[in-house]
Amino acid sequence: MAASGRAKQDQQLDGSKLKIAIVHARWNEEIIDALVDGCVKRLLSVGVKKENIVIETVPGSYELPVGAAALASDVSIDAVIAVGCLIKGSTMHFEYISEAVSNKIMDIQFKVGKPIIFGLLTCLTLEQAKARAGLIPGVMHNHGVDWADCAVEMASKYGADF
Ligand code: DLZ
Repeated sequence: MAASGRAKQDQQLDGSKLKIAIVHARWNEEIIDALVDGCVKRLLSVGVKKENIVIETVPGSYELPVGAAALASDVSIDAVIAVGCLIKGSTMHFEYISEAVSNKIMDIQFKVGKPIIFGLLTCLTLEQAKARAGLIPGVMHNHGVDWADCAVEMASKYGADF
């Protein structure tokens, strides 16, 4: 077993019959672009068809729950990945937004009965965010890859209406 992070998949991922939506915030563009790119490449590599990957944007991470709920209400969509990047500043916005968004995303998935993947980086520094977006070679991997795997696994195992 790895010392930390995600252990191996317990089954082969097959996204060939799934439709996955990504909703991403537009703040911290360099980080978001890398995360979404990692996510899309992984979805394609586990069999999700290009035409079955839907990408929408919202202004900032605070808007992610509304965007995710709207996409999840589309019956053809099997799972939603909500991608954002909050970087702590000198005020309390980070604490309010990160807590509100994580709680709301958890709520929405039980309301709609579909997996909503928590792709929100909550970082203390820009460097932490870059590392988690795979932008600092050799430091950490792109977390968008994990979120893609998570969406395909959860949609395959539990589908809609759990
Ligand atoms: C206002 C704000 C700030 C200060 N920082 C971020 C951030 O680091 N990441 C992010 O995704 N969004 C940020 N926002 C914008 C809020 O999420 C939201 O869009 C606005 O407060 C409007 O509701």
